Amino acid sequence: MSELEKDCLFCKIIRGEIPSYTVFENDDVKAFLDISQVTKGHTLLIPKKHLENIFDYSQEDAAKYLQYIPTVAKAIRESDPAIKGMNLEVNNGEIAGQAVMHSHIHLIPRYSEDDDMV
Ligand code: DGP
Repeated sequence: MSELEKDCLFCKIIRGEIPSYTVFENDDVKAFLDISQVTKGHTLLIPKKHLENIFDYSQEDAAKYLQYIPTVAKAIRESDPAIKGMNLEVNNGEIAGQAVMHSHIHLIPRYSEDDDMV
């Protein structure tokens, strides 16, 4: 394991060293609830491979990891009939608001009358 992976917050979540609430997981990706819920069910989807952000992805990485976006989006939506839509957000680089330097996709469920939350 590299020093980067040893210290990375989301690699620690993948290894179970930091607890998280898992929404979906397989050999390639993990989806878990964001600690700061913008709306109820706000989830982060991450590759288990340590990729910093979208600029780190090869075509193969994109095909392998991003294919799970619809799987996770549908699982979240099906968990609550009150969910009417969903925002997907990806911050790439500090200047774009990326705080954790392990690639992640925010899946933010939207509810009726939640306009002031997002
Ligand atoms: P970003 O700004 O796009 O890098 O978002 C990072 C997200 O990571 C932010 O919404 C909060 C979330 N987060 C930070 N630390 C933890 C943690 O320890 N556990 C969980 N579940 N989420 C975390």
